[in-house]
Amino acid sequence: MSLEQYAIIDSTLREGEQFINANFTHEQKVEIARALDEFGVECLELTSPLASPGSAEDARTIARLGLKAKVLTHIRCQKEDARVALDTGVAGLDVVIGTSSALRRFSHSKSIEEIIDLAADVLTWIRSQAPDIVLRFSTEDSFRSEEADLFRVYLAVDRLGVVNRLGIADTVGIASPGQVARIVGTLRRMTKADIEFHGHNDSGCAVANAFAAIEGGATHIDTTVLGIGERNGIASLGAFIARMYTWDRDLVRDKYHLDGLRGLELLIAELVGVDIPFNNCITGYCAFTHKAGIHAKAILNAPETYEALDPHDFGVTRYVSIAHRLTGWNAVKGRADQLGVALSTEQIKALTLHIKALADEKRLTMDDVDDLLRLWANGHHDAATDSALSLAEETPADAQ
Ligand code: HCA
Ligand code: CU
Repeated sequence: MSLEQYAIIDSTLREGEQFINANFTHEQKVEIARALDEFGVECLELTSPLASPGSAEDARTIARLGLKAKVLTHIRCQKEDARVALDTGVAGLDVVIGTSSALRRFSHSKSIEEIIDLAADVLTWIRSQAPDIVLRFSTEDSFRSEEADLFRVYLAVDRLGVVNRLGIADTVGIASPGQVARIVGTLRRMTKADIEFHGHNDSGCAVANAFAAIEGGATHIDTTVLGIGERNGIASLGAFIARMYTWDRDLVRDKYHLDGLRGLELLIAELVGVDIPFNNCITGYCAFTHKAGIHAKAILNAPETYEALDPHDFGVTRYVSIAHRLTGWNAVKGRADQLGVALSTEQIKALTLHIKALADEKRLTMDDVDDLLRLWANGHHDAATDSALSLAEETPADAQ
C-alpha cells in the first residue's frame, strides 16, 4: 500500500470513553464528534449502542449529523449486537472477538473453530442485512494469540468476502514495532481486505507501533485525542499526526486542519479533567522551546535546523529562552532586536557573559533579561544596579 492512503479512525468516543475520567454527556459527544470531523479524521468510532440507552441515543444522533467522517460503532461478534447497532443508522460496524488463550478461557470460552463459525455466521448475516455498510472484523489481544490461530481466523473471514477491513489489536500494549510490521505485512500478503491497527500504550510504543503498522501495509489507524483510553490509553491523535507529518508534510497538511489540533486537545483535556502533558507532541508547552545558545542561534537563522515540525502549521509559536546560563549572544541579540533595544555587538557579548554569571547565582526570568537589556541600552547599568537586580530576591531556593 502506498502510505498516502491511510485513514485515521478516531476512537475518542469509544476507546476514549473507557478512560477512567471520561464521562461525556450527549451534548459533549456531539461537540467532540463535530470537532473531530472539522479537524478532518476520516472515521469516528462510537461506543456500542448496547452499552446503555444513552449510548444508543448518542449513536443515532451522531450518525445523523451529516458529518464528512464515517461514523462507526464497535460491537461484540453477536447478531443481537449487530441488529441493535444497524438500527442506529451508523455507516459501519467494527466487530471484535478475543482470540488469545486468556480471553478464550476467561472471557467467552470459545475454541478457534467456534470463533470462526460464529464470525462467519454473524458477518454474513450483517452483510445480508446491510449490503452497503462498512464492516470490520477484528481479533482482540491479537499479539498474545497464537499466530497460527490468528491467521486461520483472518483467512477464514477474508474468504467470506463480506468484510471491508480486518483489524489487529495490541490490547495490552506489549507489541514492538518490528513485530507489528511483520504481522501486518503477513496479513497484507495473505488477505485482500484493508487492515486496521489498534495499539495500546502500556509499554510506550503505541505511536511507533501505529507507524510500523502503516509501514507493514495497514490502511487504518486507531487514535484518540490525547491518547485517552482503557488504562493509559492508545496512540494519541496528535502524536500520530506528528509522526505522519515528519513522513509526508504536504499530505498531512492537505488531509487535516492542523491548526485545530490544539483546540481539540484542550476540549478533551477540559472535559476529562487533565492537563495537556508538558512534553506532548506539538502542543506540549515546551514542544517548540529552544534553550541552548547553539540551538537558539541556529533557530534564529533557520528554524528547521532544530525543528522537524513547523509550529506555524499547528497555530502554535516557538519560544527561544535566553534567561539562563546556557544562553548565547546571538539569542540575546535576537531578543534585543525584538525589543528594539540598540546595543553594539560588543555590548551584547558583554551582557551575555553577565547574564551567564547571574544565572549561575539565581534563577532568571525573561523579564529580568529584558530589564537588563533596557538598562544597558540606556547606559544605566553599573555594578551596583546589576548586582541589586541579581541578588535582591535571592533565596536559597531561587539559587538552585
Ligand atoms: C475493547 C478492546 C479493544 C478493541 C480494539 C478493536 C482492544 O476495549 O473492546 O476492536 O479494534 O484494545 O483490543 O479496544
Ligand atoms: Cu483498546
